[in-house]
Amino acid sequence: MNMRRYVGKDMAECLRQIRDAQGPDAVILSTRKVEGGVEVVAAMDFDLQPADLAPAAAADTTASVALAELAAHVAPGGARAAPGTTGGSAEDMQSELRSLRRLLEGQLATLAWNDLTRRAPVQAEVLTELTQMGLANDIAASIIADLPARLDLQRAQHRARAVLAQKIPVAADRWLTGGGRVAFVGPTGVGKSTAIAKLAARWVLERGPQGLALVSTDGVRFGAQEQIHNLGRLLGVPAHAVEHRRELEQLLADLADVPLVLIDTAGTSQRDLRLGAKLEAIAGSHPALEMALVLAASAQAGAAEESLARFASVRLSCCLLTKLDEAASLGGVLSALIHARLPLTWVSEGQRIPEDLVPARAHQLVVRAVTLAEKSGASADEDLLQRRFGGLAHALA
Ligand SMILES: Nc1nc2c(ncn2[C@@H]2O[C@H](COP(=O)(O)OP(=O)(O)OP(=O)(O)O)[C@@H](O)[C@H]2O)c(=O)[nH]1
Ligand SMILES: [Mg+2]
Repeated sequence: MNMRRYVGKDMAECLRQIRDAQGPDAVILSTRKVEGGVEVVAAMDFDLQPADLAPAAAADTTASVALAELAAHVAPGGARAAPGTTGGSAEDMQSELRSLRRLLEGQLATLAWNDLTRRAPVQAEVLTELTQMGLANDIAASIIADLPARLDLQRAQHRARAVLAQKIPVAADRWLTGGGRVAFVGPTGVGKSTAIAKLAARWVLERGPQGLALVSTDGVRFGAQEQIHNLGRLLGVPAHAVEHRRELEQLLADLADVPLVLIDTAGTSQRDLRLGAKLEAIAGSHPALEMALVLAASAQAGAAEESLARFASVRLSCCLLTKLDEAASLGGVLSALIHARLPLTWVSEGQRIPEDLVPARAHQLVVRAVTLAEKSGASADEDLLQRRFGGLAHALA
């Protein structure tokens, strides 16, 4: 076993030395306070001999508690069992070592997180707030890493929110000023048809019924074609229902002079195996056709990431966020958009047509995300923070 001893002024410094010398796979065997700092013993190849366990006896930290557990696992009763006598296979040993490793990593993360809360309480507090908002780890971590040192809590919070707002890609007020050809795609029931009705009603209110055409490609859902015709009649705007790619191609060619064409599509189950082919058929029907993904902010955590992955088979130009009024948390969906670098255009926050549709504004979304986190009393428990940000705590040291 490649075992080494490190001495540093604090735990963080020792951890850095270990990472540099032995890499991220090194395992902490023991830690103890020494004059002027901390001593850490770390090892690489996990082939423990009883003698290797000796430093643990003197150690007085959490890691040594973990080590005691390790010793108990390796040799019930204190003596190390010879290979083969435990009755466990090599695979069992591997899995046991993996679980021990997780245990030690957990202990290490606890140490690092506690260290961070002591040395940089403002950063730790802001990190807690970002986590409560439901933001992804990497985004929260990058915001914290860029926070200037020595800010008081209030300024640090403002700064973190401003940085988050900058990260949210926004392309607001799309289509109503410049026109376009846009197909609204997304999972079933997210509010595609309602969003189209709102945009169409706004166009008509602002400019009259000229220059707008409505199209439905939804031949699947009962009443979908009726729906587009009804909307067209209500607004005094031409509405068309098509079912096949050829028909859509022809229709879009015929509508070449119409500044704004809004295309409704059938809601698609995330698990629809033909989803890719359906989307490509729509996307390929006109060279300037935009595909706008509609996502419900009220969907459960992870749904936005999944939708983005499933609908990524075509080039999405932007995203509309609906059901903001029903969302319990916004961090997840905002993280997904930041990761995908997909600009947000419009936000729908209710069923009323056309009132409940506003251009996306990053700062407003951040304020909303903070308010929701406060309202729901979301708590980021210490365990979660330790597991998530133990690693970051090393980096900030
Ligand atoms: N609370 C709330 N409800 C909304 C919002 N947008 C749409 N809805 C409601 O969600 C339901 C589904 O809306 P649709 O517009 O039919 O959804 P869709 O994506 O076209 O559905 P499919 O065509 O079946 O895939 C309707 O009852 C809408 O009134 C919103 O922003 N907030
Ligand atoms: Mg619909």
